[in-house]
Amino acid sequence: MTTVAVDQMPAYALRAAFARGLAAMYGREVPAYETLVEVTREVNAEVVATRGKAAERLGSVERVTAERHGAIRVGSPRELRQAARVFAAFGMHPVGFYDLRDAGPGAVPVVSPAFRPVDRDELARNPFRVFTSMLVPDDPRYFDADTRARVETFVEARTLFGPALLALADRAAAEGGLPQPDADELLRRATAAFALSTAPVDRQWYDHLERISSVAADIGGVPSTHINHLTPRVLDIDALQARMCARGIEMIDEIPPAWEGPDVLLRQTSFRALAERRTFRYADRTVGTGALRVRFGEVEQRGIALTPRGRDVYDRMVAEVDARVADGAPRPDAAREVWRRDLPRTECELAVRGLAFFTYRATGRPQACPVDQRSSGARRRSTGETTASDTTLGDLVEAGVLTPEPIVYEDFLPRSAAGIFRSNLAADGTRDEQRTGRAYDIERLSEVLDTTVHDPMDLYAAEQERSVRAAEAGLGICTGKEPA
Ligand code: OOG
Ligand code: NI
Repeated sequence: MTTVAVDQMPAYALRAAFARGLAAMYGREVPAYETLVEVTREVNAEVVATRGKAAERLGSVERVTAERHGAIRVGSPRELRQAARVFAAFGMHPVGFYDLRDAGPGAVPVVSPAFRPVDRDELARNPFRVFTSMLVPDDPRYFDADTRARVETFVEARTLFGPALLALADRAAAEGGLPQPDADELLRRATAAFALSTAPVDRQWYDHLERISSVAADIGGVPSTHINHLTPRVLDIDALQARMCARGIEMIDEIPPAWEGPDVLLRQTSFRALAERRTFRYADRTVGTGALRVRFGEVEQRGIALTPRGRDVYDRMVAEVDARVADGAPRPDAAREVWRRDLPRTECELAVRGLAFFTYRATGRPQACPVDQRSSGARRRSTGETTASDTTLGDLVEAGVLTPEPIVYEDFLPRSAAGIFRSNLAADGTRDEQRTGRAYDIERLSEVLDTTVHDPMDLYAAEQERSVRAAEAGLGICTGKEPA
């Protein structure tokens, strides 16, 4: 842990102020965002008023209401490394790898890490995260040699993050914070780096890139980066959706279903990008105003993080829903049916079957865990190694010796991200399927960033493991290895 001087603004305070600063700026730029935040706040207050403490199971209403994620887009490894230095100043580190190039029709030529706090107490103080997409101009499925060279030259010549900002950011990262007035200076410069530029956009160049991909145009066709969206967290996304629709705002309908069991992973929805005035420079060198639709609103509800095994179940459920929808079933009904069939109805069952991540706490007095026989039998069969002398985590949960507390999913979903991108594309763009794209994975992205990109699964597993060891030490026992 870094020791922080008294007059120092620590990383978490800088992060909270950064999120607030971006929200204030984005709200001025995109007034519809203010409406979304207002409706989100109303829904959250109502949910807490009607459901009481249970509504705050996955986060206090204060944390949930303050919670945001942002999305930005950059054009090269150099720009991604610089973005990483800016985020590091705010205690935000690269977590997760998302390849949006392979996400079906309308796939976009970007690969993305997210930047977020990693430690539980840092997340609790302020969980601000930014989904950061990097254009891949060396993917021949999207870009011919000429376009690639032009994009690379264009991106190389611009400066998204100036030297003064990077120097302050590096200092804040090294010292775990900054004193005033440097803290304010960092916040001012960092926020300004994500403002929508008023510099004219070369219309011909923009249009050329847009024929390949609107996202490529939004990254490689303009002189700076900007906040693409800021997403508030809501406690009841269905109520939010209904209310936005009542205001005449159309949302995408792909969100995972509302159902009576525990919320898992992430449910997101977005509304279509609004036309914003932008300045263009035309081929005849005249300058004029026009409009672009690239920035939109998004809202999300967060659920419990799934283990790799739980994620398999989830991915299979999503595939089955798609198949049923292809056969003509309405999505919400198909999804609810599959969810009811395959997903346990209680947190305890998720825990006992090793499908989701929890922290475990030794209970003073054993309490019954509502697990039905069906799932507990399934667990025994699936482990195949349970003997009378083995006490598993699941046994202790079923016996009420350990109480599971859900670990909230702090990350993103490639499918959902692809849907978000797609819902806001003017057109699908073009892609040459005969060619092969450049391979990217979490290791390669770590090399690009010259620092580890954390695997979210490892972070959740480590948190669970720490809590189990602490509970065991308290109880003076040792559990058998639980399947995960
Ligand atoms: C990012 C899209 C992904 C999410 O929440 O999954 C995303 C973008 O549009 O730049 O924000
Ligand atoms: Ni988003």
